[in-house]
Amino acid sequence: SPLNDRIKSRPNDKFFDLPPLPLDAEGLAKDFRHYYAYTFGRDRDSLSVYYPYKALATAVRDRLMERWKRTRRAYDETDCKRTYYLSLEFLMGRTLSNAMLNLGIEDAATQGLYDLGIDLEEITSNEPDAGLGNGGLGRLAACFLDSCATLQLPVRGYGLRYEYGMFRQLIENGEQMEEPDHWLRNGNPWELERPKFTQRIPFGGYTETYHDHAGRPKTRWVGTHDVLAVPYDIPIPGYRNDTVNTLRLWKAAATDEFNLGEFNAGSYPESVAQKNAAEHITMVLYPNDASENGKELRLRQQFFLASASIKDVLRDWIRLHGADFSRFGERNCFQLNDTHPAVSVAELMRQLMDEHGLEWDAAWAITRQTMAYTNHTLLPEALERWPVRLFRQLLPRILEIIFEINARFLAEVATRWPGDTNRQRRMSLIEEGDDPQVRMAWLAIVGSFSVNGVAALHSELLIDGLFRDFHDLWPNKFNNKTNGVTPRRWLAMCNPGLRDLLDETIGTDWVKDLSQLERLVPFAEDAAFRDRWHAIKQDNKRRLAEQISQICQVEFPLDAIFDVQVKRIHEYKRQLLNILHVIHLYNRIKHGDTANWTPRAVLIGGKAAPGYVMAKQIIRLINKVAQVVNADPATEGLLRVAFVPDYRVSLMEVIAPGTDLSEQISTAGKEASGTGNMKFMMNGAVTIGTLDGANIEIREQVGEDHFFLFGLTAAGVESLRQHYDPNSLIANDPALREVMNLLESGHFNQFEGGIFDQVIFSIRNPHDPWMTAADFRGYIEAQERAAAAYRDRHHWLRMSVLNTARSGHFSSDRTISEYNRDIWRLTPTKPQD
Ligand code: B1N
Repeated sequence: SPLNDRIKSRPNDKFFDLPPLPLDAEGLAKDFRHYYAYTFGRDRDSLSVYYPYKALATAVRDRLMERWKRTRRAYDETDCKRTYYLSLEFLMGRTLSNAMLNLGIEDAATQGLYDLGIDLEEITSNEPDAGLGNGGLGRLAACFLDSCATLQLPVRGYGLRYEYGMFRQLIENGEQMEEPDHWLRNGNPWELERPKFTQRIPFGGYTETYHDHAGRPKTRWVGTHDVLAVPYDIPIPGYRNDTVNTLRLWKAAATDEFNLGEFNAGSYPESVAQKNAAEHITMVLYPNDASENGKELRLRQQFFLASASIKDVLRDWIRLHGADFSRFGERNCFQLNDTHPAVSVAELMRQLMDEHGLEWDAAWAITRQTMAYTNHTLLPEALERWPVRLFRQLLPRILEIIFEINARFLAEVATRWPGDTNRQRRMSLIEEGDDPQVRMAWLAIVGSFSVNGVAALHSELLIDGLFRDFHDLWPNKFNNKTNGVTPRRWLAMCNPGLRDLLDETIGTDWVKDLSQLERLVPFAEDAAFRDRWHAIKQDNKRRLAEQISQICQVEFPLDAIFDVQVKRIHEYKRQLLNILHVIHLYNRIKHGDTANWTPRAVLIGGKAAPGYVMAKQIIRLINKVAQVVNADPATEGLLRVAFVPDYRVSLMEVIAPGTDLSEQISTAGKEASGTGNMKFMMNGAVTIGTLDGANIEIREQVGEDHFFLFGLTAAGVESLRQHYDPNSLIANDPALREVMNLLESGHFNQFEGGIFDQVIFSIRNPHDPWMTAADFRGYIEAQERAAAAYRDRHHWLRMSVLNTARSGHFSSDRTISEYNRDIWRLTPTKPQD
């Protein structure tokens, strides 16, 4: 438009050159009042607590805006290599406190609002969590974005803007109820709609061949039902470095086209209403953690994300380089967060060939140079496979490309292992059978230059097991990147008491270089320091106990060991083993076996996938045991149990600092990494855990004397399978026998006979994949060691200090540095002045 041209042709003049916004208390308070009064039109009689939040968020957002623009410009002008983190989940939690921390304005904001008679904490706690993820995988993506911005790496996140995030969990009569989470209801001050970058995504239709102007045969995908992808950008600030990266989330919208037939037949409203179906694609997050559900809508979501994001990247490439893709491969990288976006492999091929005219070989070279895949689980129920027939109907052109990739790949396998048809069948991207399936992990491996697991054990198990054939073929593709968590949110922000002590003791550099925490080690021997450490932990326990009292009406005594397991409810994570231990303690109390007792407060929290019956029964059992235990006067001062409903990111920010003992008790070989384990460790909790996932590396870092280890090894689990006999374990262990007696007698389900039969059966089942009974004895003995250690306060405090001191390795900055060194090879790029 003429206005556009006029604006563009004008050199930096009054229109663009804005003075930087003030970061002090006065400046923030001024803007806060401005937005409150003029943008949101509020007055003294507006009681809603939401508007102060929105006013402050808007003032903070302004300060991100200018840095955001400068970051974007730096990336464009240096023409640096970029990475795109493709993920169906970004579990961001709250944004305001984190943005203030990273901008370095929390003190100014506290003061500015205090001057207006407002408590900052009251405002920040009114922000709803952005729950666009299930658990560890989604939260990892959020921690990674924080680290990429802090390391000033040109990385953009791509995801979906779900209208409804993770459901809210209510507990009624001990049972989980789900309630939809319409998190956008009051608007989202952190997103910027960018309608200009809307993309058109095809579904359905059919393919046809034609000849291009040079007479070459080409394919096109026609007769499609298109859906618009509208991007919403969210700023991702680095820690005090002026970098602001982008998370781009796509919302599905209907095209403006009508079904003219219906329109003319007088069904105008029906014709418009039909368009609504398009918007279903980004309506809701699938609430399954570590399991797939195979619904068509989920495949639509996956392709929608892949196609829109790749179009966006190619559009950007053309804007900066024209339609010459010869250097695209060396300048771009797509990191696939599990197989959920793996259809990207075929979609990049399609766009390069069908939309930009490349030949197969050139397109394949680019694909294999740019795609990298992270695997997050070995659980067979989570391995994605999509029926070929679904692909044929929904994404016919993509299916053709997958078949062609497979044909060429199998020829390579046949060359390497002539006549080994078994191997070809195992490695085929298509699993044959009555209803042939596309194996998404195989597609991701074949289409990528890098495949990584998320902890040392997990990566080893992948190459020895699931990915063995591929490792034989391409050993150099496989690597490990042990997960990490961001020390900004998970230490500096959530634990201000400890943050101040660290700043005073070792300086402030640890926030950007967590290995500096090592310098705390000598202070573990300093009794006065330990006393300060203790005072901070007790403060954090008080804060947590207040929350639990409010939410659960259960009182946690501050002298108790706070024993916490919060994570998704899954059989492999063995919340059941935890509750068996609680029953065992209860049983001891009832028998008067309480000499040298350590008071214990057990906290369990987490959501079950709505369709996961066993997980829901485990929640019910935990709640029923809590009811009985807490109501029994004999347990007063000795044992408390609470199930905290609606476990989420913002709750963990209160839980992790107030925890003494971190429960990481999965069946060995089943938890790929775990990341909650790292958050607890950073905040000075000691771990009780199995040799699983990142627990192994945690124990290596902190030393075996400062970790309560128990249980079978991953190899032990597999070799026990043949002769596992839980019933004789129960018969021969009096403690376990008595626990089972209490359970089986209906002690925790009076008047509700049989409700726990399935759970009980699973413990007695010789085919129990999670081998709960096998680890019971080791577990209660490790718990006794932990309880004894806790009674020696200074011994415990020494362990606690050492856990924080040795947690530097689990910063996501370390993880991201490794991704960058081994996979992305990006140049850190500072924003321009
Ligand atoms: O990813 C985390 C790990 O720390 C955890 O150990 C691992 O269980 C978790 C399908 C998943 N693996 N797979 C999923 C999530 C959603 C879904 O629809 C699978 N989540 C994990 C980070 O590496």
